[in-house]
Amino acid sequence: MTGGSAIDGRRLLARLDAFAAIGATPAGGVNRPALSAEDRAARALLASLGAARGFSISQDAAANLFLRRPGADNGRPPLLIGSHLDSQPTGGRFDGALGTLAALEVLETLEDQNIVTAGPVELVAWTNEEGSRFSPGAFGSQVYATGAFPWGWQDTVDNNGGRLADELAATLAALPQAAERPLGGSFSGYLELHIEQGPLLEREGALIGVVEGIQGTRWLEVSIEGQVAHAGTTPLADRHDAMAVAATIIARLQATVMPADANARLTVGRLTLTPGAINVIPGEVVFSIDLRHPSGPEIDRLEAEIIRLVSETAEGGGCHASVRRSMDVAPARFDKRLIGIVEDMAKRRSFSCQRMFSGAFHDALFMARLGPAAMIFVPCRGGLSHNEAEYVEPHQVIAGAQVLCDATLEAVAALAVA
Ligand code: HGY
Ligand code: MN
Ligand code: MN
Repeated sequence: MTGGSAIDGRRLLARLDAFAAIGATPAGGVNRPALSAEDRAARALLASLGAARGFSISQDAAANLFLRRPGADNGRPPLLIGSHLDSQPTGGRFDGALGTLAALEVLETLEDQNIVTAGPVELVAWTNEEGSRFSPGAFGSQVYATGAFPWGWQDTVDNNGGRLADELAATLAALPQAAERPLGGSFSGYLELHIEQGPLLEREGALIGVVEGIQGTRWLEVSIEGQVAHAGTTPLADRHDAMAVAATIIARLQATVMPADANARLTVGRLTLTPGAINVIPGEVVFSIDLRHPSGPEIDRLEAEIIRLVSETAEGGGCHASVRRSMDVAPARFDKRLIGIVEDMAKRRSFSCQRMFSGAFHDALFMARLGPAAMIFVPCRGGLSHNEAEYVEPHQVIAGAQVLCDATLEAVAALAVA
């Protein structure tokens, strides 16, 4: 590797091990739900590591956590670098943690080498990016970007009845050493390192993904209301079987949406039915739909198609149905200058790189609405993510963090004069 400030790869790999121990699962993954005790432990460790290097620690009302390293002119808006620490229940040790800990490695490298940046650089660890415990995902960055909490957020509960509002308050209280900061705020640019979470880079043999944008994501909750009845005595004509209707809808969607369009993604990841007894016809089924596409209008068309199919199938099965949106993030395009900086930095290090779009949503999606944002991807083995087997080779971890460091220095200088 040539030029620039070399990061300490050994330190970064050790940090990833230390954070992977927080919420570690027997299968080698992590279960660190947003705003859980595990999430609070990871935040506390990050804050203590930052404080040990003299970085100032702050958090906003959404519990987004910031570590600030001052620059020459601290009147300038900071360059923000970071990602998230929360994980899926059967998550991997790199999703979110890689970008957050690589950002810490960048701050520490600048400190170690007494590099004075034109303006301040701030690490941010966003709250509840995953959205798996509390909807919507990218919660912290959405609150940062809009300056407001999503409508009805105080009523949000997790599957065990845990209230988002209570867990947020407990998380804020668990970090008394973090100064309070207002929501939002200006920034000169945003850079995020993340694993690709898909197979493209590995398949193409590229070490660095230069991300140009993120596809749109819409989460729907479909509720089917039928009638609870006896499994043995109720003939077909008298059934209002919510599960039969749900199964028909899901089978129809799986047979049409993705086979018809290689860019469409439709996933039913969660399904509950009541009462759930083996010899009782289900009276209610609620299932999720995670719908994605690079085109916003196409998401709208697919949603309308889903709503029509749900209503027709429910009616045909003697049931009622409703469809509710629980998350809706439009496609985002990143900043051309920052994309160019990421690509130049990768090439300067002679890292093979490839431009691409992100199939996963990320906090950068909301930051791109406010200012210049871009992302750096590294491959993950087999493209696997949201899976405990998620894995990134050490040299890929180090290369990604090195590009983040080089791009940070380049962006602070370039955006300072913008
Ligand atoms: O679901 C997503 O796209 C993100 O990985 N949470
Ligand atoms: Mn992530
Ligand atoms: Mn994720």
